[in-house]
Amino acid sequence: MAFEFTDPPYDYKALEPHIDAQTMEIHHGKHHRAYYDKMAAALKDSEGWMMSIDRLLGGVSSMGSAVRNNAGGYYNHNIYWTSMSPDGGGSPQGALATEINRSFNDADELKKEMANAGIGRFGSGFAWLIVQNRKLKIISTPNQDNPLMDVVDDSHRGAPVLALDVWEHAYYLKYQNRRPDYIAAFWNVADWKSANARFEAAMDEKE
Ligand code: MN3
Repeated sequence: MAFEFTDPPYDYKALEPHIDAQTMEIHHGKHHRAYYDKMAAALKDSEGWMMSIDRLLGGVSSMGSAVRNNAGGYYNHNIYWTSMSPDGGGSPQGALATEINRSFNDADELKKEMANAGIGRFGSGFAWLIVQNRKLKIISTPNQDNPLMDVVDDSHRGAPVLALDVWEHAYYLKYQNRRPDYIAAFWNVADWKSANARFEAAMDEKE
C-alpha cells in the first residue's frame, strides 16, 4: 500500500477557540501537504513507497535527508491531528489513565512534564508521550524527527501515544511567541481516547 494524504477527522474550525481554523487550514493544507508531496517525490518508484511507515522510519538513516524530513513531517502530523479532538480535553481514559497515575502520580504532572519538554525544545520540533520498554516516557525531538526513526538516540525511541507540534507554524497566528499558552490550550482538545488506543496497541506488541 502506498502512503496517502488524508484530512484530520474533524473540520478546520472544530478545535476553536483553542486551535484556530486559519492555523489548521494552513498547517494541514500547506505544511502537511508539502511534507507529503516532497516525501512522494523522494520515494516515488522506490521500495520505500510501499513499506509500512514503521519500517520506513526505522531505516531512515540510509535514505537521505529529504526522506528523513518529509516522511517525518508526514507521519508526525498524522499523529498530531489524532492527538486532538473537538471531543477532547478532560481526563486520560482507560489503561492509559492507570499507567499515567502509576508513572507520573497524576495527569497534571504528565501535562507539566510534557509542557516543559515542548517549551524546552529550542527552535522547531515535537514533544511526545511514548511507550518505551512498556513504560510511559516524555521526550522531545528536533525538526521532523520522531521516536520511530533509527537516527534518534535509543533513549528517545518508542511508540508514540501523543504528539505535540511546537513548530511556530502550529501556533504563531493565534499565540505569536507564547508557546506555553498554546501548549496549555492543547490540553483542552487532547484526544485521550485515541491516545489510549495507541497506548494499548503498543502494550500489546510482542517484545
Ligand atoms: Mn507542524
